[in-house]
Amino acid sequence: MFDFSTTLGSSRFDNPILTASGCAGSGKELSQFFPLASLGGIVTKSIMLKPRSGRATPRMAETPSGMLNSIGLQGPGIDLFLENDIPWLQTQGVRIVISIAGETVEDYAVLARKVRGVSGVAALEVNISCPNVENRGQVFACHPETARAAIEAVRRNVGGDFPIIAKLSPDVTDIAGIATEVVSAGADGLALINTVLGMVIDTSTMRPKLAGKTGGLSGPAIRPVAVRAIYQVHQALPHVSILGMGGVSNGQDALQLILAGASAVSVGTATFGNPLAAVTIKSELEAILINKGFNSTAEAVGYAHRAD
Ligand code: RRO
Repeated sequence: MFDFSTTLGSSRFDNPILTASGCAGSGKELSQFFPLASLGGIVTKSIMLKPRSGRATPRMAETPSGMLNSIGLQGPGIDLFLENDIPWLQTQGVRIVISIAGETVEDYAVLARKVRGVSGVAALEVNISCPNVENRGQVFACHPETARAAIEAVRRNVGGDFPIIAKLSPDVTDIAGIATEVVSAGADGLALINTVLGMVIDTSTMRPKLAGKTGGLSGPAIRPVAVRAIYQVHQALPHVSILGMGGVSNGQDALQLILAGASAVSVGTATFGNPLAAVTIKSELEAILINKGFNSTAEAVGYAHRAD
């Protein structure tokens, strides 16, 4: 019997396909298309302490094989989120990964304390890499010291055994170095990768297309960047679980991320074009793994690193 299940830190998932944070809200819209419990899990949109309207529009631009977004962390704030979204998700029988984002280290501490008491949460994704903040100095994951401070604050406040997954940015010179830092600060797993900072200029107005000027690039255009980052981090930290994401649109793409070292894969941008993308990718991946002779997902994780 093929074992499709996987683990991220101490959390087990029935299968390795999850949604990507920011691409499916809290899952309500997707639940009109398929039972959420058929996925490995739902990763909710990164939530901040206070309600936030996000950045000015336009916030999205299409690019070849990709999409540029500058949403700017729009959301209801943690209190309303825990009051409305989580109780609904808990009725769906799906594994829940809550994603949090802060403007300061203290924000992360408070967010962690608020999530600590919530039952039935599989893991906490700590987004320290949102590209759409007012200044790049606020991207915690771009500097080892700030990355460490944010994760330490979460670990101190969420308790010793709550699985923490730190979401990192590919826009750094040494992603394995940042990964090592956050793991020693208390992260059990890593989410790789957030979007890549980009810009599109409208040649008719001759100005940036996005009101926020820069945005996060996602979709197939960034898949090789994700595969590279996952490969480098798995090589440096082979025992640390990786939730991989970046331009996965079919089973073969998901397999690439797993072979590079991801234990689970999130589907994001593909869902905008096809709400059933994650479910289809899950079936495709299972068939491919079986066809290649693997007995479990775990056997395939990091396989590309083998010398033989
Ligand atoms: O909300 C956003 O603009 C956003 C976030 Br929090 C993130 O982590 N990555 C991204 O591309 N956009």
